[in-house]
This record gives sequence, C-alpha cells and structure tokens, in this order.
Amino acid sequence: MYNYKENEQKWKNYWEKNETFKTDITDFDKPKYYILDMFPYTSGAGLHVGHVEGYTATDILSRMKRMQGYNVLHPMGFDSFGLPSEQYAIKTGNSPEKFTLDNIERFIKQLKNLGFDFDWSKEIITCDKNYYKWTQWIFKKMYEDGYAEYVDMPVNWCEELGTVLANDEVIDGKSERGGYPVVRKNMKQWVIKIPEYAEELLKGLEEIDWPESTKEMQKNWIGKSVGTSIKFKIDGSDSELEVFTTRADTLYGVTYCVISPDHPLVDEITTKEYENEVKKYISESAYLTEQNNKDKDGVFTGAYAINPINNKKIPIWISNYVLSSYGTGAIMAVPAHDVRDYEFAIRHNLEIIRVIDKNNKMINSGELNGLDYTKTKEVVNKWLETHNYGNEKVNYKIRNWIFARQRYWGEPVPLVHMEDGTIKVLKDEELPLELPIVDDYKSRNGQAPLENATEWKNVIIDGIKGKRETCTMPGSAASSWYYLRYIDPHNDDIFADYKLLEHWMPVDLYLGGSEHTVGHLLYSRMWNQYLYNKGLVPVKEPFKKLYHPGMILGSDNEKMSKSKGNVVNPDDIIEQYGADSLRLYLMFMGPINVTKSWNDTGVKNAKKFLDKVWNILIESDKVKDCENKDLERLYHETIKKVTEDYEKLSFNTAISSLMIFLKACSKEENIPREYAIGFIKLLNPIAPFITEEMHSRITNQDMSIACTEWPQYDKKITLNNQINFVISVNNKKKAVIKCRQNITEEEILKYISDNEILNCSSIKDIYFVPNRMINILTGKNYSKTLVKRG
Ligand code: ANZ
Repeated sequence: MYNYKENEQKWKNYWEKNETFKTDITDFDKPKYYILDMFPYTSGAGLHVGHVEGYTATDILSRMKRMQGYNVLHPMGFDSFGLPSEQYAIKTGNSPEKFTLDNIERFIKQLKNLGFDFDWSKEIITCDKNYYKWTQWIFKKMYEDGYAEYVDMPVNWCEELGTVLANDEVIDGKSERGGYPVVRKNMKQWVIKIPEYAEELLKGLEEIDWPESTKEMQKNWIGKSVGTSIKFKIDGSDSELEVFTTRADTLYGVTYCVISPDHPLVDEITTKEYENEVKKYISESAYLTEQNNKDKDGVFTGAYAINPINNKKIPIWISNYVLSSYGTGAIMAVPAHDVRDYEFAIRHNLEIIRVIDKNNKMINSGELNGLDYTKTKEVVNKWLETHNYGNEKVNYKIRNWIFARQRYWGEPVPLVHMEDGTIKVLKDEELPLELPIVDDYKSRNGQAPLENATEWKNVIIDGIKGKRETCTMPGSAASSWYYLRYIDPHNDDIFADYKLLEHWMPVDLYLGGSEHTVGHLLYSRMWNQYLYNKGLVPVKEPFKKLYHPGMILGSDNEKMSKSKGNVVNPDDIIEQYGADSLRLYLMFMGPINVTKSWNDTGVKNAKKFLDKVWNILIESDKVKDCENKDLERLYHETIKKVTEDYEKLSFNTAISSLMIFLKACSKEENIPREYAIGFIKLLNPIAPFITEEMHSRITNQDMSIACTEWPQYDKKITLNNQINFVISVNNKKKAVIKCRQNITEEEILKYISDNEILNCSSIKDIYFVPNRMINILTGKNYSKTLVKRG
C-alpha cells in the first residue's frame, strides 16, 4: 500500500536538503527556460485551488524542461503591499506587516506541501525594503524622465467621506457607501504617463504569443483612433472651437456642436441671455457621469459656430455626453449618422440632415454629392488641410495611470515637496525610503495616514523646509517589474544585472488570470519598455508567451465564496488524499484554460489511479529486465503524445494517454523495466512525490528523478505498420507510408513537410480520404500554404 503522507513528507525533506531545484543562474551552458506564475497576493485566506491549478501547470512544464536539459528558472514570491492587509490591520488592531509576514509563512508551507519545484533562494517579497528600494528607484527614474508627474486632474470627490472614490464606487452621482453626493473635482495626483507609450504598447503586441482575446482587450483599452481635428470659427469671436471626429465625410451633416461642461470656452462663449441656465446645468452635471446621462440632458450656450465647409451657422450646446478627457472635449454633431447625436437632437429639437443615402453615396453635400462615402473622408481631409481648417489626428483612449493612494501599506514615494514649491528627488543612496511605523493606519478626512508621521514627514534639505509625499504607491507598482528581480534578487547595486537579464529575459511562459489583462499585464509591459528604452533591460516585451488558466468553481457550479460555503481548501484535500492526487485531479478536470467545477469524486478517482500505478509497477512482480513487443509501440507513442501534450499545456489528454498505457500494462505479465521507468518519468511532472519514490525503488538509486533525462521515443516505431497510406501530388502517387490508423490530415501534412515529399510549398487544394490517401494539388494560384510545423 502506498502511504502518501509518509512519502510526501520524505521527498519534501529530500528536495529541501539537497537543494534539488536551486537554479544556477550563471550557468549559461544549457539553454534557458524561464517560466513564471503570477505571484499570489498575501491575503489571510491562503492558497485556493485556483492558485494550485496554475502553479501545477507551470510545475509540469518546469519539471519536464529540466529533464530535457534546460536550465530552468521557476521562481515564486509574494505580492504583499495593498489595501486588504491594511484593512485587516485596522479591523484587528494588528500591524499590516506582521499580518503579511505571518501569511507569507503559511503560503510557503502550503506551496511546499504541494511539491512545487520553486527555487526558494530567489523568493521576492514586495514589502521588503530591499525589494521596494528598487520599485522606488524605477519610479524615481520615470519622474526624472518626465513619465511620472504631479498633475491636477478630475477625480470623484465625496466631501462627506472626505475621500476620492473610484468610478465603480459612485452610483447615480452618490457614494455607494452612505449615499452622499459625489462631485467631479480637480485634485493634484501622481500619475504615470502611460499614454506616451500607447504606440509602443500597440506595436509590441504584434511580436508576442498571447491569447488573441487578451491582445484585443489591450488594443481596445489603448483605443487608438485615427480621425480629423477640425477648427470651427465661433460667430462674432476670434476664438475657435476644435473638435475631433472620425467621420470628416459627414461634415455637411453637422447641425450643432457640443462641448463638455468643463470645456475652457464655456465662460467665454456663453451669452448673457443663457448664463443662468448654463450655470445651473453645470452645477447639476457635476453630479452626473457620462453613463447616467441617458436622457441626453444639455443646455444651449447662446453661441454659434461656423461650419467651414458651407459657412452654415450652427448652435453650440453643452452636455456631459461629451467627455472632457477625450479628443478635444468638443464634438461636431451629426444626428443623422450618430446615435448619441440623434437622441440629443430629438430631445432638443435640433435639425437632422442626412448626407449618405442607401447606396452609400453622398447627398446634401454640395460638390461631394454622388461620391462613395468611403472615398469622401480623404477628399474632405485634403480640403480642410489646404484651407487650414484641420488635419489628421490620432487619439488614444488610454488615460494616465493614477499612481498615488491615500493609504499606509504601500511603497513611500521618494519625493519631497519643498516650501518653495519645488519637488526634490531623493538621492540613490537615500533609497530605500523606509515606511515609518505608525499607530494609526486609517486615512482620516481624506488625509493620507502618513500625514500623522510628523517626524518622518517633515524634512530640511539644504536649509529649506520640505514635506515628504505622504501618499504611497498603488498595488500594481511592485508587480510591474518583479519578473526582472527574480533573476538577480540579492543585487544591491542595481535592480538586476544586465548580463543576467540578457541571458534570461524574456519570460518564456507566463501563466495567470485573464482578469489582469488591462491592469498588471499592461503596466508591466510599459515599465519593461521604459527600462528597455533606457538600455537597462535587453528585451522590449517581457512575456513572450502568455496563458490564462480557467476558473475553478465550487461543486455547485458557483464561484467559490465563504458565504456560499463552497470553498475547497487545498490543505484539506492534501490531508485526505495527498498532494499528488490533488495535482492529478486538477490537471485531469479538463482543458486548463476553461472554467471547471470541483467534484470530490474526481479527487478520489485520481487517488485510485495513483494507487493502481503503485500496485502494478511496485507491488506486483511484473516489472522485469525483459522485452515486451506487445507494449513497444504503445510505449513509444505514449512518450510522443505526452511530451507533445505537455508542451501544448494539454494536460488532461496527456493523462488520458498515461491511463491507456497503464491499462495495457495491467494486462501484461511482463513489463520491461525500461518502460516502467519511462512511464514514471512521464508521470513525474504531474505527481512528483509518488514517482520519486517509485523511481528510487525501481532504479535503486539515491538520486532525484529531476536529475534524470526525459524519455525519448523512437520515431520509426511510432510511425508503425497499421495502414498503408498513399500520398499523391497532382494526382501522381509520390509515396506510400505506413502509419497508425485514423491519422489526421494535419499529421499527414506535417509528415509531408517534415520529410520534404513536396518540393513546391504552395498548395491549391487538398483531398484527404481518411485511412487511405491524400492528394495535393499545387498551382500558381496559391490558395493554401503548407506551413512547416514543429
Ligand atoms: C462626427 C461623427 C459622425 C462622429 C458620425 C461619429 C459618427 P472614436 O472612434 O471612439 O475615437 N467624439 C469625439 N470626441 C468625443 C468626446 N470627447 N466625447 C464623446 N464623443 C466624442 O470616436 C470618435 C467619435 O466620437 C467622433 O466622431 C465624435 O463623433 C465622437 F456619423 O464626429 B464623431
């Protein structure tokens, strides 16, 4: 009987004592493989099974690659600054630091119990001053280079709560908590000017192997829009109104303009007659966000603009369906061709002029009439440009990243506001600027908790009084660059040595949740690109390949939550079935990237399978120094399939193949020792504890299986003798190959490509008859290309 409790403890101790998984980062002889998990946030809840799913997946790849001869870096650390720890501390009266460090201890214990092959000598803790020293240093560089700025910007301000609120904390102009009025207000904030990297961030997406949906979301978030900036003269004034449009072709259809309530021209153009109404609207609209202006409220300014193309006088309105922060904060309205403008025009009784007919031809558009609308924009743009009324313009939706929190538990910002109004940057040797110990972690009256750390806050530099910045950095600061630090975690001179980065970057595979798509995954790309442009890191894109594990729901198909009582705690499962069973079950549930529901029976079955493996290969006398021709082909095919499936992160199908092989073994009297060892190695990345023990018993060696070589398959045997398959090119028989039944078209094409059966690489058509033949027609009018795979 296999005793998982005893055995898992034994091998955990063995790995730790022998430093089995320590990576020699300076060993450049082997090819490198850097595999990264999104590190956990150190909440009080500990690991959940979702973490275990992702970490098992990377562990499998990491273990296989190591056995294949790669020098593997598979590190782990803890994202440990942030609000949840601070709130816990406020609630319980503990210090966030102690709470965080206790949690980390618990996390490490759990991760070790799961058998992950992390190199703990590279551990990172983001709230450790030796780490945040470099977070501060990078921020400092960005500030010096003008990418971090202290700017006045509109925020949601709640006077009653004395704090700034995020958009989703405001409902219908009131605070979600308490229902107090919320207004848009300008406040000084630290921001990182991520829009300046918009174009580079877009370009970089082309060179990385990420899920298309993730790239698409980043693209939309960056929101590049190519349009025209058009200047409208204001009737009876020297000022001009500049609008941004993507539809310059509709210029003849413009019947009014709209500016946002905080547009700089509001006061200047509003006429006496409309002053009171405008004031009233603006004070009310401060409570409205664009989302809740569903009725298209607005007010006329009394002023008119002149449409440059036909000199028509059109009214200028104010409404907050026009965003002040996008484009020029002003639009030309074309109600006949834009839904929002249409709704506004109907409500306020404004003119509607169609300029494109059913056949996509221009109408009501003077000299443009009859032109196809798709060709019109270019003509109008040219006209506007030659008459000095406008030019092509690119806009991005992405906004500055607000980089300050009025909170305690975060990295202090290494800047001092001097009495004379200047801002002083700390010198490199003054970093880290340590977070002072305080008694009160709460922000009061909208003031950052560090405001009360008077001794820390007040400084004198060169005889001038100053006050340290008391906001701290947001949670996403530390995670924007941690993947660089793992490579050189103890360096005191620089965040990471360039030579080491040159060898190890980029990360070959990054695994983590898709919920980070427009946060962490965008911020870290920007930090990396910034450091790349400064010549401090060698690659522009930090994560070559990205993969998102799917969510694991409770057995009731609902998201796991305490209140629903459907949370599965990995500790309990390990206790009851062993870590190997949990790992095996999680990988067998289904494809890694889909949402799956927990099922207790599944873990039981995983344990049953492992017991069976043990019984057949260890307890029975079947494993011998012998040959077995019946198992030969299946053995080699299993190696091939499992290896390829692991590489594709298709773990459930790999496990199926292992099960098929074990079943075949169970029917045999003699199992060659070589096959048993090969099978154990294939299973090792999924179930590392049991396979270590089996390996050491079968081989009689005191050596971790991690130090052995990955099994190889014999190509000749895997393409063995069941059917004759005919390969023809342009109706002429080129080859007859022996292959297994039900070989797919894709596999045959790969075979043809690998064996260079086809000289010409351009294919016109393919006829595939399963289990019989393939006929490939080549030709000049290429419609398909034979892609060389593998
Ligand atoms: C005239 C027009 C006619 C427009 C038409 C659209 C359709 P994207 O693609 O998202 O960049 N717009 C410009 N600035 C705006 C602002 N600050 N707030 C709200 N809307 C704004 O969208 C560009 C279009 O959004 C612009 O083109 C403008 O309306 C509107 F048939 O101009 B359009």
